[in-house]
Amino acid sequence: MTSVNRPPLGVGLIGYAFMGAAHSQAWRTAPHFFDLPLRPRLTVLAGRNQDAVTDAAERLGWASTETDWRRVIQRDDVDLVDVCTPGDTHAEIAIAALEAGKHVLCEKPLANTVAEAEAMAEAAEKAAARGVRSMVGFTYRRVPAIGLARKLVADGRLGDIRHVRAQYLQDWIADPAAPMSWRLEKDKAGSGALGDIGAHIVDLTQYITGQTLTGVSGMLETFVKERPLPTSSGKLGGVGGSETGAVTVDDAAVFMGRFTGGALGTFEATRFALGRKNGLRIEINGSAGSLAFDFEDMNVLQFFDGAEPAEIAGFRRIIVTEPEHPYVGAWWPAGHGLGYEHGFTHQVVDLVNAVAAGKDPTPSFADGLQVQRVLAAVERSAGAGSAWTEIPR
Ligand code: SOE
Repeated sequence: MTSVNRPPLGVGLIGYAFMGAAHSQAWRTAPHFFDLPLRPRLTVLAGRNQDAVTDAAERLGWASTETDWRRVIQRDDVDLVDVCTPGDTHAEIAIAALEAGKHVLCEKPLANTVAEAEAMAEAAEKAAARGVRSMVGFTYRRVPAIGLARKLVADGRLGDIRHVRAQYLQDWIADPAAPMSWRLEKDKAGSGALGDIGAHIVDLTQYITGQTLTGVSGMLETFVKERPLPTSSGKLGGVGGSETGAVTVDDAAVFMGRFTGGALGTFEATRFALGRKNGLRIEINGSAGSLAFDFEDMNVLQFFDGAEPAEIAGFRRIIVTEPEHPYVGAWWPAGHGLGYEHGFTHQVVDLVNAVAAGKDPTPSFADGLQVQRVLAAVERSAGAGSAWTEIPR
């Protein structure tokens, strides 16, 4: 295929902070490494402050800017809207974009409430009937080792799943002097560690096992209730001043749950695991084998094959960098390793391929809604003394 045969796909990105930068990198890089059927164009970047958005557009490679997201979805040169704003604006932007006939990629968690997520899933279903596609950005699904984990489960190498153990451990606000940010405000983020990083392990464990959670019992805690207001902000944290503001979300979430296939799950999401930077860990034990993953060693998947003779059985450390592994063949020679950003690139690849093929990509807004229902059930349970709480289907 020559480049003239690839129709353009005009992309409008809303938001240019940490996630906006990660998505920009993905839109820029995907067509250079993967043979995409459409040619993504970094058409327009939107943000409220003209100087800041102009500066970001230059740095991140966007051709033009808007200071009102509504202008982005009105533009004829935009085919797809990528929503990288805090959760409080996801529903309004995504629904308006879908109604305007634009495909949508929306950052996780899908929304701040189940009601918003329901409205988004409904809008996505209506749009899909008109050929307009939508996807929620649970990017860790696109880590090659996670793809391999899912394949091993689907191939029956783990047998019946008994235990699902998942942790998402960070420490970027373990210091009480770490300043406030939108991720610590309920109005903007919906919830704290629960929705920001707990949502990832809910999605990933359901994705790998092919099962969904049926009920949960949870605890939430806010260890530091007051923090300095920021005088400047960086990618995640920032610099605090002398004035303080109230933290209105959970710092940590711990919950257990049951899966449709009978497996027992334990989950922990915290930003107070001192020394753990992006410790997204999953261990699954089945009747025939086990697997373990830790994002801090993201090119590796550990697999224990229960069929091996006892004297040589043991966890095998699979370096997931062979061309046979998901996505890897498009990158570097075997063994040369991938990083955080590559999941975002793979997300773009899968989305563009689905749009070109006229297929609905996954995870869908309906999948995002289901995760939202799990998060809401954990909150309800925590508010009721950890009472067992069913997850509505
Ligand atoms: C902050 O906790 C954060 O940036 C999350 O918002 C992302 O989803 C995760 O990928 C890394 O950590």
